[in-house]
Amino acid sequence: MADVCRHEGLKSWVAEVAAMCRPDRTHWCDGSKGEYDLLMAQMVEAGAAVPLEKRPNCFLFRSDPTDVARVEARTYLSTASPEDAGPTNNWIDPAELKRTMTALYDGCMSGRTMYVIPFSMGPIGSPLAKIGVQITDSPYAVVNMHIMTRVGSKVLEELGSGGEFIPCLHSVGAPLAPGEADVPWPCAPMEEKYISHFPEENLIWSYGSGYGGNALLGKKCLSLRIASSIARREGWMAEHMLILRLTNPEGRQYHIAGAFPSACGKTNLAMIRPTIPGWKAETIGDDICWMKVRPDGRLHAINPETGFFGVAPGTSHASNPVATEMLMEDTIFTNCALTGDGDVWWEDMDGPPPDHAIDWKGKDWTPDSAVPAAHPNARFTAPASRCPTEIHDWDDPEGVPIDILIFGGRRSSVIPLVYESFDWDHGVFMGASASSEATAAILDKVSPVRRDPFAMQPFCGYNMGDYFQHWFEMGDRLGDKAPRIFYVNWFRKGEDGRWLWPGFGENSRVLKWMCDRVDGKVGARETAIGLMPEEGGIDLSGLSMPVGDMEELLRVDVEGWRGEIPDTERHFSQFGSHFTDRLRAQVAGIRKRLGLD
Ligand code: GTP
Ligand code: SPV
Ligand code: MN
Repeated sequence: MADVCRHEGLKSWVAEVAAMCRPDRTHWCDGSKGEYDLLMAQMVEAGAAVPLEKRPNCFLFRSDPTDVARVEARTYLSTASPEDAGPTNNWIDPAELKRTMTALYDGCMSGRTMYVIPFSMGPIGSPLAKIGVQITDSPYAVVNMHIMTRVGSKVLEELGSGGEFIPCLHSVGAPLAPGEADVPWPCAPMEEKYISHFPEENLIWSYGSGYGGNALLGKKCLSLRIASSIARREGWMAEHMLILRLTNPEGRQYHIAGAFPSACGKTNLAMIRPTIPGWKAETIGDDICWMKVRPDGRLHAINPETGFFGVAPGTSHASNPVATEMLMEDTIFTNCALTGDGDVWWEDMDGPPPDHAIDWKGKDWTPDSAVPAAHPNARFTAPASRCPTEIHDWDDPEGVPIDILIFGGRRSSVIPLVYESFDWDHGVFMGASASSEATAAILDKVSPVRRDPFAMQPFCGYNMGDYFQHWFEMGDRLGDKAPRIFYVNWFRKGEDGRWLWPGFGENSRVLKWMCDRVDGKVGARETAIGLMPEEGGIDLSGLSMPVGDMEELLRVDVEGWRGEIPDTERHFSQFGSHFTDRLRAQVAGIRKRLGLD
């Protein structure tokens, strides 16, 4: 493979990294099945992976108990001026951060193999694609990258001798002394973990963690943090969104992109099986969406990934039958429980829990145990090609034209099931003021409800105030071809703590209302917070719901909303001179509509 590389810049970067990290050997990944199988066999042999008897070509990994999710407190955006990172990112001066990390990288791969992974985010050769090269000492990262991205020689061919690539350096930060035995999941202690981004030179340096977005650098690091900063410069959008195609009974297609924070329902909505007769849904992406204005003047989207790194707990036949089918073969499971007959298990899977299992920490577990068998952020890594609802032309380099944008979050009170923006600017306000309750997808303790603008709080690669402005500017370019904007909350609870909305497949009823709005088939009532379904506007045929629940789900809780405003204003105030007048006008508007002024 090294001889396929004609790119002197890449070769010299690989040589520099090898000199610094001093691995025992270097392996250039070709992305082949043979390579995947060999690495997997080596990890099984080493005790890092367990093959699952019940599922062909599936493997279970258990992470170190301290390395189970993204760590936002150890994630850095390093720009010459702190103002360019903005108040929502952790900032360290680039020279200082590189000094600190260089000291950590010094000899960090000793006793290990250094893998060089050339990968493409987006179809190779697409005008929307970007090439990255990840160097890593984690074979677990390599097999995951095989599933999540397009890896291999074709990428090097596309790169040629002078193409641009985004260097992504990763080490688990656990050098081995001569003769020292490895552990199943090597990683560094928390205070040595750094997930660092240098957007001014399109560079990623990650150290100390082997888990998810900390280690699969094509995902959040490249496709969101670095890509969003490139997108701003180049005039496109890199968003934390699922992409879905919905077809109505008459055959009309709608393309929907939706931004919900981590563990708030993107994968589930992307794989929705509509409960309303005649409607069909197809999956395009479940986490990341790159959008460009194409010559037709519309916003076209691609999913730059090739797999799904999804939350396992809660995935069942009832909630997500599509994923359940997808996960039967060719899947990597991380931090799930292992059953006696060689299958995985997690909380809220179908059927009763097993009498006995090995939990995610490798300990004996029974239904009487006080702890969950699977970690709440246990994940599956599955190839998109295994998804039964994946559209056949999902990797069309042109992307799909977006009709509808959705924002949302997990809120047990106040925020109604659905509302629509009055216009683009109001939609930007809805995205910018989005909020959600904490989930297990991040390790840090965050406040019970946090503002998570556009679900991008942890992923925006520049000053979030400028990001809001970028959204306004995209709207100006799109004009009357702009997608319509909606806000949803599937997570409202009653006073007795139960979900008020059945969710999952039934969410198709809400999507149908959106499509009907786009086509002008249904009206809406104007409220202080936006346009809302009229009585009977949402098709509830065939669904039985407790009396009063729908009224509650679509009620504008004026007192509750008034209570939201100070927190929103506090959140906005941190952007100082980067805050845009157009958002200020939106705040003034909602204050007035809520009778606060
Ligand atoms: P990341 O991969 O972290 O970005 O998460 P995600 O946004 O893709 O979330 P996902 O679809 O994996 O859902 C996270 C959790 O929310 C799971 O436990 C789901 O079962 C649950 N969930 C998803 N959709 C719904 C819904 O409509 N209603 C309810 N009550 N729960 C849901
Ligand atoms: C998320 O947290 O939004 C994820 C998981 O999709 S990770 O890849 O770890 O970021
Ligand atoms: Mn995600």
